[in-house]
Amino acid sequence: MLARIITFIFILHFVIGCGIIPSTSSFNTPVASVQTISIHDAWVRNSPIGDNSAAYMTITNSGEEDTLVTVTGDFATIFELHTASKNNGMTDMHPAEGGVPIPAQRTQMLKPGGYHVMIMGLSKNLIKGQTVQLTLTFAHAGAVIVPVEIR
Ligand SMILES: [Cu+2]
Repeated sequence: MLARIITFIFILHFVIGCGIIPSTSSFNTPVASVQTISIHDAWVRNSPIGDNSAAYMTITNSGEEDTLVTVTGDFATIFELHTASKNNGMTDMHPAEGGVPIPAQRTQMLKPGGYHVMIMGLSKNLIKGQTVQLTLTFAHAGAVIVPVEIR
C-alpha cells in the first residue's frame, strides 16, 4: 500500500514537473487569496476605451461568512457590484445592495447572468490576453489585489 502511494506521488511529481499540466489548467491555482478567501479564474471581457465591460471570477471561502463589499480599479470611471435576474426572458441588472454575499465554507460565482463587477467608462482598451488589476474589499477578510485576464 505504502509503495503504491509513493509510486503515485512519484508519478504526480513527474507529470507536474514535466509541465504536462499547465498552472492555468483545471488544477486551478488561485490567482489571489486573503485570509480564508481564494479567488480563481478572474477574467474581464475585452472592450474598447470609452465602452463598458464586466468582470467575473470564482470566490471560495474556507472560513466564516463574509461579504464582497467593493471592487475598484484604475482603468475605468466606475466599478460597481451588480446582480442580474431574468424578467420575461430579458436580463435585468442592478447594483447588488450591500455587496455580494460570500457564505461560510462555500463558493460564490461571479458569472454572466449573475453577480458581476460592472465596469463603466473604460479609460484604456481592454485587449484580449492582457491582464488588468482589480482590488476587492471584503467586510472581514479585507482587501486583495487580483490579476484579471482580459478575454
Ligand atoms: Cu451590470
